[in-house]
Amino acid sequence: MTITCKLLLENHAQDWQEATVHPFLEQCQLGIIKPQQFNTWLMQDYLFVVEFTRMVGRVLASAPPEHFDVILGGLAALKDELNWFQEKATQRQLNLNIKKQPTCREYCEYMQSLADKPYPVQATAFWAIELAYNQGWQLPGKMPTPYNEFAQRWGNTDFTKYVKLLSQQADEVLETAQEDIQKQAEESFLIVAKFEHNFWQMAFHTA
Ligand code: HMH
Repeated sequence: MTITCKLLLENHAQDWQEATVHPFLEQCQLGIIKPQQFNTWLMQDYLFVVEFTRMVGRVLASAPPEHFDVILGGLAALKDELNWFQEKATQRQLNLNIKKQPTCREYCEYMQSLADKPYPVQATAFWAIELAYNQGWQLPGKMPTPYNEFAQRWGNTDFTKYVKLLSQQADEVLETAQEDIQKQAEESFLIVAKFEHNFWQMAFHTA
């Protein structure tokens, strides 16, 4: 039997729920998140996205040429996203020249370690990382200013379509992957789910 993105979500519904439903997001939606907590998330996520961009560059390097369009589209969006993070930080008078918290550092190290994994594993992790933000920012429903801008960035319908394309690319290569590689893809999905949960939690560990 072949694992698919859909089956991963069905078989690990609890882990995925914990990755995508969190008090941080609920408090953004209610407009009661403390600015300092929001800023902690924002700064750590900028540092994450820098490393994530490098990871996607390595995914491209492992991918078959038929997958380049979608991945290059993702990289173009990430370039825009990094500039946008810098604008948000400037508006909020935040210094992005800070240290990573342990969860952010460990997540970034994990993304680096994916370089040594077969492409189906990388494609699965890539999809899961993007889906976590797509669903996480979408599920709470309409957010008040200033959080609606953040919810829109990852919750918008074009981003949902992009994540769907990532799942199709992952499914396509999982279908012909050996069983131990499918197993590694499943492990990577669960590791991403755990890191995503811990990442939201970091907002509440203010320095
Ligand atoms: C922690 N996961 C984290 N940050 C992000 N920006 C994304 C996923 C999606 O891009």
